Amino acid sequence: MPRLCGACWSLLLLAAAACAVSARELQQQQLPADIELSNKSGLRVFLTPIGAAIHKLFVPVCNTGKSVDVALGFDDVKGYTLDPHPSFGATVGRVANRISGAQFAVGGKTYKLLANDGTSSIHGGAVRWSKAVWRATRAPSGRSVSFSYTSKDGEAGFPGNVEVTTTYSIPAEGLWINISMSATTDKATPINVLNHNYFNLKGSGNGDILDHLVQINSGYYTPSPPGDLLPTGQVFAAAGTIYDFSKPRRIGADVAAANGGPYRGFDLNYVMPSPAGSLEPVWWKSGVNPQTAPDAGTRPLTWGATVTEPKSGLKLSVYTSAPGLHFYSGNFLNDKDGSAGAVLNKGGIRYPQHAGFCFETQGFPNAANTPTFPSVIVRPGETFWNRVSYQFSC
Ligand SMILES: *[C@@H]1O[C@H](CO)[C@@H](O)[C@H](O)[C@H]1NC(C)=O
Ligand SMILES: CC(=O)N[C@H]1CO[C@H](CO)[C@@H](O)[C@@H]1O
Repeated sequence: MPRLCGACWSLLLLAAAACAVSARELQQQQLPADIELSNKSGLRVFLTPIGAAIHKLFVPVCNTGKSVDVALGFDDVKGYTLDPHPSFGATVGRVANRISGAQFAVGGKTYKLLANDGTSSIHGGAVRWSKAVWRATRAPSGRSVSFSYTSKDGEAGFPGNVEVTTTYSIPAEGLWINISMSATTDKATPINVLNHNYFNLKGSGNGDILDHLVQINSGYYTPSPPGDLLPTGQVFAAAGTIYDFSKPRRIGADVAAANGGPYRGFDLNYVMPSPAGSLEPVWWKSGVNPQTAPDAGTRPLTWGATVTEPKSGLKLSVYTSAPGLHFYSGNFLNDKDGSAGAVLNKGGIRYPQHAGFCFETQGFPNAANTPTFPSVIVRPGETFWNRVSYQFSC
């Protein structure tokens, strides 16, 4: 054994002292710290490399001088490492939403996944990107951070090595946060990466969102049979139904009737207008993947939805480059997966049902098995893009 110098011995002793902390404390210590983005308008965003997720999102509330965290989640980032949790704030992939029968075919080959939602696979199946620790790079401007992750060929049963990057950026002045997700692959594979933030414009833990008003820039949705969340493959007009949000309407108005059966609330995909501005969903029927189209990384975003909290007047508008917009009214947040067992939600509480809402900008649910939907297959040489802008105003 080589002789150790004095300094080396002290280092060794320090290392031994560090090892004396309990395994539990060590686990806490190894979790990465949040990265904060803030600006002079009072926007403060805390991002965790676990799942490249929004951890906290403070917004000054209209004329009250109060700053409120409008994102749902856990105070303790350990909560983000647990399974299941409802993908709070996270970048979800490789294929967000459902894949029927937990299998799909591409290039004449069938790939089998883990069925983790009845007989379907959901949000990546056996490997959830929302639980992985992503590599973080902060831009010199201090107003942007990129997270990247490598999904190996065969991960969770999917073909191809996929390189994915999620970049969050905020302006020097103003209340918006832009998220740009991009991915490439070396084998043809379905990809549907999205941000899964839950919002409550009264602030996390401040009751439910049933009084919030929602307006959606779409007259069309992809229906599912009653009591099921797998789309039939059709596109229905929303006019005159409980799914018509062409004018601002309280979420609570028809929440109990929505989706039927055990699903207790809104959980459905709206068809975004074509870039030509038509509300008819014609553009998206062309069989191409709108998220790998040559202009997918650059074309102007489309207004997707605006949500208003009626007491303060705080509004969130969602702009998107994706063909679909999933409206979810937090129907399962009071279930066992809402607070990930022992780790409580923010503020040391367990969220009630409908504690938050999501607008997930996405490829259509089960598109991998639905020929009438726009394709979600990404091929070598192509780049997948999903860009979203969350903008706050009064
Ligand atoms: C955010 O996205 C909006 C809408 O596309 C755009 O106008 C704005 O310049 C973007 N801001 C940043 C900081 O990227
Ligand atoms: C709290 C705060 O003012 N944070 C930042 C807001 O944005 C400006 C301009 O980029 C930064 O200089 C501040 O540090």
